[in-house]
Amino acid sequence: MRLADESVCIGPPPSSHSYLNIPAIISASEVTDSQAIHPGYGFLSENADFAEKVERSGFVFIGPRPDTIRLMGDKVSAKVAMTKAGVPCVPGSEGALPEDPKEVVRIARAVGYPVIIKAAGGGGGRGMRVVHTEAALLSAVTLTRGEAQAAFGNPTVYMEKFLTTPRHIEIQVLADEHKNAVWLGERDCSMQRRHQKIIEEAPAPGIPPRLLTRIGDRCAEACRKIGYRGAGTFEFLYQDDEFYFIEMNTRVQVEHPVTEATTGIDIVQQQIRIAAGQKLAFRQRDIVRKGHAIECRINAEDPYTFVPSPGRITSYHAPGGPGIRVDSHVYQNYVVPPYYDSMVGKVIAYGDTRNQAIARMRIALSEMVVEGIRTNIPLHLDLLIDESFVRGGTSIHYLEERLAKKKAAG
Ligand code: MV4
Repeated sequence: MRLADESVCIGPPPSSHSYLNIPAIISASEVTDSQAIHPGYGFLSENADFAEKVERSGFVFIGPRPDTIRLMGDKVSAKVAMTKAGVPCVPGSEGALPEDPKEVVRIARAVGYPVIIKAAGGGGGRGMRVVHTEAALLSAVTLTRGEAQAAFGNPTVYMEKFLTTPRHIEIQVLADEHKNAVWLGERDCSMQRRHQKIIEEAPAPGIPPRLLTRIGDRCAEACRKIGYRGAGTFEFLYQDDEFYFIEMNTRVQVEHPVTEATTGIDIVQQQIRIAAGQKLAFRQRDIVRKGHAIECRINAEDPYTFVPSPGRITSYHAPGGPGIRVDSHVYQNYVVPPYYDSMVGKVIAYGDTRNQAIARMRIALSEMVVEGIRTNIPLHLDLLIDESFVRGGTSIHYLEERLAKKKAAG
């Protein structure tokens, strides 16, 4: 807020009364005579009703059309649309699971165990259940339906083959209102704990470029087919040299800087240009990816118990030097509030090679000072010398398994 040219109070700390309060956001736009609203990430950024109300109030929503947000918000309709648009998906129920238990059993047999039951209204790891045997199937479906109804107001569930050791690879796209669409490369976001990403990087280590080009071109083509507008991310699971689409994010993501570093394209600037109705100023062949970028998310939390650590930052020093970018709102004497996400910043290291990016990140984080609160910087410094991380290509389970082993070893 101190860095802003102008600021408006939108309500008290609970986000339901401020950052999620649609009339409060629209009022703030009115009193500041704004032209457009950028929804950022989190909060209302993928809320189709918000996008609709922004447009109906006469502002430009910097993002996809409300109908597109709605289509992707329902994971069943997203999958159906992407299958139709030629994007490969995880084999499964091909739409919502029917009510008839006999049909459910038949579908699971055809897919093959283990299967995963997911809520259409879920996403990002909410509302899922893995099923290993036919004996456990029907009760799992009933339980997931009940949880989905309670959490999302929608009991619709679908089934997929459960992939046991995938990597989480995502493709960044940009599309304008004139049916131009490009992809800006992939990101590997496999280093995560409880669906919270910790480290992201671009490019994804060890994936054959021809496979990436094929999947990236499919994503850009799908954008043209569905008339996508704005920045977006196609999320895939990658296992045994195959990509499987799982979800699409219709917002800019926390980890977009690794794509900016490796393409030289300012993604937020592009979002604004697209929202202003401009044509993309480049084509696919103009996009050149170069070097390697790694992002470490800096969280205000205990590095080993993950307990949040809000409070006053008594001393702060941000790292710098060639290839280092720091995205953060904090400063000395800033008070990290207890109400929101624990992320207080991101450090992005760029290098000609992955090894150079890792080396620069190690130096940057060893120079970074954040005192008065606990942060996960020590965990990052551990991971940056971890043999498997340095080799590259670990699965989505790697970090949790490593933490479990360290805990067992004391
Ligand atoms: C899966 C899966 C394995 N097989 N789907 C979790 C978040 C949501 N976006 C999708 N998720 C998963 N879907 C099939 N068919 C494993 C996960 C998963 C996961 C995916 C991405 C990143 C981290 C994850 C952690 C646990 C499970």
